[in-house]
Amino acid sequence: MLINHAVLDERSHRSPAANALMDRGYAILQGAAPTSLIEAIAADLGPRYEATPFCEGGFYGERTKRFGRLLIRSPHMADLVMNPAILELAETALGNWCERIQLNLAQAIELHPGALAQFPHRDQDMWQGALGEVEYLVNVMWPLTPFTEENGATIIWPGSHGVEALVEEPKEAPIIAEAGPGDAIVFLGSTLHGAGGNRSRDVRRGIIVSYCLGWLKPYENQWLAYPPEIARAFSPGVAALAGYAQHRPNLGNFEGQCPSVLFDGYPQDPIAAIDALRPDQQALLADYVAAQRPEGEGEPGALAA
Ligand SMILES: O=C(O)CCC(=O)C(=O)O
Repeated sequence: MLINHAVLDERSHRSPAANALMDRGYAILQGAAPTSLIEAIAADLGPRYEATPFCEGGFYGERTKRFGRLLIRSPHMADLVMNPAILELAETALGNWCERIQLNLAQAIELHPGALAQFPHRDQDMWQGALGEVEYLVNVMWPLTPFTEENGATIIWPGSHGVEALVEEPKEAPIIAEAGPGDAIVFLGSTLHGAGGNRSRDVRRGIIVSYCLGWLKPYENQWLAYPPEIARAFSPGVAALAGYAQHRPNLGNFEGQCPSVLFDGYPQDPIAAIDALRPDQQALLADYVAAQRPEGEGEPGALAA
């Protein structure tokens, strides 16, 4: 399902890519990022690919290399992570279930010749929540080299998402997500998928960037991958995706404040816990607090008239 993601579907006010993602569980966006951006990232990651040892275990793959923390490995990664068309898709899929989305991982993958096909899986199985109604994650595979049937392009089972994740066998045959640098292979956390086997003579390189509900434990521990002394250099949008924002109400705080307070160093003196509430909660609370105050008494700390 190749998509021109710039055109809007007038019936649903969703892009065709969003319709495909929600209806079929996946979409391939052609030319979602400039090839120059992908080439720059590929060049930055090259030495790290070389230096990284093969994975261990049948799931990660013994002819496969992986490494994370991509936001520190290439200054161009921030642009990829913040790709507006992708963020819109992630908001569409996840926005009903959270107040904000977060970065789940940014991982480079290299399949070497001889890599076996990966065990077909659903990424949502990382979390033991309700299945079939909630979407937990949106995955984006960005090829750095062409993805072909021969070199192990991602295999995706269309229509295997949502409630279909509860049935034992997928109803439809899988597709091979052949795509090239600049294209984005997007699929839901409930969609069955896996890397193909690499029967070619060349490595297949790609990057997975995934986004999940802002209140979940992400696959890649974002605060360890990007501690405050690193994340302080991120743009506010990237920092927020990497965990430096509270999921209202008050989730993910440091001493009752947004963890971005640490961008100025660890506070030497005690700091105040400050409510971080959604507007609806703020309004409820304001009435509740006001009802308990003696008449004529203003907010604590307000100057008497
Ligand atoms: O490399 C791929 O094509 C898919 C990888 C994947 O799904 C995973 O590692 O969980």
